[in-house]
Amino acid sequence: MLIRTAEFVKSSASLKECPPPDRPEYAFVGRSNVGKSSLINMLCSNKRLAKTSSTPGKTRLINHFSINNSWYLVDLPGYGYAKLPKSMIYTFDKTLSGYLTRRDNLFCVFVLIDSRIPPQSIDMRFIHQLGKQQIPFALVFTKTDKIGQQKRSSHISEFKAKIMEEWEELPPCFYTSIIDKSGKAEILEFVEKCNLNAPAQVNPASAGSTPYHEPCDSFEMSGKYTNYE
Ligand SMILES: Nc1nc2c(ncn2[C@@H]2O[C@H](COP(=O)(O)OP(=O)(O)OP(=O)(O)O)[C@@H](O)[C@H]2O)c(=O)[nH]1
Ligand SMILES: [Mg+2]
Repeated sequence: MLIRTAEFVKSSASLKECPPPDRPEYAFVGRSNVGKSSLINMLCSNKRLAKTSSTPGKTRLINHFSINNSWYLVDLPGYGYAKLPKSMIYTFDKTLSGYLTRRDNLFCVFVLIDSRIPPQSIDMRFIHQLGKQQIPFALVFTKTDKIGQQKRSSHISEFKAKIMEEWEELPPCFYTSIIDKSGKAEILEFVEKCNLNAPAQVNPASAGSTPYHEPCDSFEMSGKYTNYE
């Protein structure tokens, strides 16, 4: 898919401030500093679209970007950075949970995972929460340029093995680098396919029509949950 236009729409502090849910939407989430904003910029070929920083905690609000005037990309605040007791930081914080569980037009949540490190329990717990809430998601292993191939493969295999302890099948997986632009074509192709599943009544001209939450066929989740917590 070709991205012809990418425009910042607004920053929202909560679900009710978000733009009308009148078109397919894709959100990027993951631990602080994992590369959410950078990935959005890479997909849109615009380094200044979403604000990035080497200091964790840069993105604090729900940021909507309108792509080709027909779907939304959303940059979400990172999890796991809040200075909260350990027992509290793994669950969705209020902004994230309100958005993720009740945004009717959310087609897919891309969960970003840092490919440089072994599986982190905070990511596993986050994914577990998504499963419990039946929120469709895909995995994106980021910063693949920053680590040797062998270590990267082993981190990714370990991660997938952990997922398979809880799920019957793997979600769609992508591997990205903002340096060599890898993963860009694959993610955009995936979005394009998902957009084709958008119900006919969902288009910008019919704002306010019946809400929908229609996941893409390819990530129909048949998750089986164990008592992870
Ligand atoms: N080498 C390399 N650096 C990356 C990549 N993706 C992100 N970075 C760097 O990682 C840092 C954090 O990137 P951000 O995109 O701001 O991360 P974020 O997940 O949006 O962070 P918060 O908004 O703080 O949650 C920046 O210094 C980026 O340049 C990548 O694929 N390769
Ligand atoms: Mg960010």
